[in-house]
Order: sequence, then structure tokens, then C-alpha cells
Amino acid sequence: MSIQTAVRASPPIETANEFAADVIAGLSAKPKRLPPKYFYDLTGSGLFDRITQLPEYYPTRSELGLLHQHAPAIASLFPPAAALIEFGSGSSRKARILLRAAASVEAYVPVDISGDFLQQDAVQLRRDFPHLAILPVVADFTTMTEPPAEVAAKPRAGFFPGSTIGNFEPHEAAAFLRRAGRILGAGSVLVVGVDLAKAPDILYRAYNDSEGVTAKFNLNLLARINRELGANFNLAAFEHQAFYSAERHRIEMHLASTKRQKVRIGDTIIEFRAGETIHTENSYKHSIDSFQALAHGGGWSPLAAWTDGLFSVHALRMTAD
Ligand code: AVJ
Repeated sequence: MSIQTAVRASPPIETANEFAADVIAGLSAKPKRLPPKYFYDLTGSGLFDRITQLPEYYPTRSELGLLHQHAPAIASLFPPAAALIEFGSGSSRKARILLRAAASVEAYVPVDISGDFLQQDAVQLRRDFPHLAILPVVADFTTMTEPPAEVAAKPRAGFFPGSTIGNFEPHEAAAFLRRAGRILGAGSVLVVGVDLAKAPDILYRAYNDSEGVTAKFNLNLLARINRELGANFNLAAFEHQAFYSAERHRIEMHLASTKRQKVRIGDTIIEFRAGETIHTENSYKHSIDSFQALAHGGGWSPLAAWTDGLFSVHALRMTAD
């Protein structure tokens, strides 16, 4: 087993400057918005972890159940002697379920923007899977364009769990799938976790939990801007909002200003009307068919889909390049 250090892939990962530029651009836009990828600093990742354990937040439990139940069937679709590439791997908890069932996989490539987590996790993965080459890549998976050189000669499978794909607009999701197809190559398989449209009250509760953890997670975005960009958001003057739009098939999260106010971010002053919101996240909800149609538009054919009625796990085969 070789000792690998994380490969820094180009284009480079987010920098403080890019964060500042995205924040100023988003808060200068009409309506105001912020990219959801910035939720996940250390505090935000901890809060998201608590969200996944809330009784109301079913997606993580559902997906873990589906992966446990169907791991052998999923793994049987991987090409022999493959490298498994995970986009936005976090703690690799879900990939471990597939790796345990996929005896022929030779390498695991967790791709994540957070290098610290990735390195810690790689050490543990090498202990738990001594026969696997563990090749972490520090990168923003949304801008990644190539597989790491170490796995360029191996057949590849991809893994994109968690319904992170729901953060994309449908046309962006198709574009991401198309790019994933170029990274994974002809004949590859991609496994994607996708949350399903369902009764609005179930969706509402999943994003308006009774303990207020989701509210904290949303408001942490402003706290992070204060911490990292020296801004002066008064967190008590903003409220968490989350609602399901049945027409748009998505949960929208916002932070609503409770009053007319001005906020300073560096040299920039941002003005808020009373009730004005910052749109912080969309979480699109699909049907099995609508997701398969979307995947088709991204160059992938459906191989199989597993569901518990709440969430779905899709296996796709690349058809175009
Ligand atoms: C990680 C994007 C799938 O949309 O459910 C959870 C993020 N936001 N609660 C989701 C989230 C509020 C989550 N994803």
C-alpha cells in the first residue's frame, strides 16, 4: 500500500477572495442570494451532521437504508477492477457501504473541497480497506474536469450521494452529469442519490425541524461571513425561512431581514428592506422518471433505481461523451 498525499487539482479550490467576491456579488443581486456550497465551514458541517440525525430529516436515513439493502446489486454494476470516484465525499460514510460490497474495486478517489477532513479520512480508510488505493483529491467537484492521473488507466465508477444534485437547477444538474461522464469515461457507471417529491408537509418539516437546527445551519452562513469577511450581520435580525414550492418541485431556503437595516461587509454596505430575503438554497425534488429524463439529457441511461418511497438511488450507464 502506498502512502498518498492529497492531490491539489486545478482549477484551485475556493479561496477567501472567491468567497468574498461571491458574497458581494450575491448580496448585490436582485433578489439577493448566496451559494449553498458556503454552508459547509467547520461549524456548518457540524450542524449539517446534526440535521442528518433529526427525526424530521429523512433523506440520510432513507439513503443509508437503501445503500445497505442494495449494495451488492449496486456493486455488481461496477466495471471490474474499477476506481470509485466520489464527488463531494465528506466523511465517506456512504461510500464505505459500497466499498464493503464491491470486492473488485481497486481504488477509491474521494473528492472534497475540505482538505483537512479528506486527509484524516484517508488515514482511516487505508486502515479499514488495506487492499484499496485511497487517492484523495482536494477539489471543488463542480469545477473538476479530469480524473486523477493514478486512475486514468482504470475503468471508473462514480458516486454522488446525498441528493446534493438537488442543489443544482435542473439544467445545471444535466451539465454536471455530462461533465461527470467525461471524467468517468465511456462505459462507466454513476450512482446518484436523489430526493423524491412527496407530501408537502413531510418536506416542510424536514427543513423546519422542531429543534431549530436547520435554522442555525442557515443562519451560520451570516455568522461565517462575519467571521471570515469581518462583516457585521446581526443574526438576531434575520430569520430562517424554508418552504416547498410544488410548482417548482423544490424546497427554497431564505434568510429574511426582520427590519430595514444596513450591513457592512468590508468596504461594501448592503441595504435590506423589512422582510427582504437572501435566497440561500434550492433543494429540488424529483420523481424517478423525471430524474431519469434529466440524466438522459446529461448523457446517461438508467440501469436501475431503488426507492423506499421517500428517497431514490439511481444507477446510470454512460451513453454519450
Ligand atoms: C445536502 C443539499 C442534500 O437539500 O436536503 C439540509 C442540505 N439544507 N437541510 C438538502 C440541507 C437544509 C441538503 N443537501
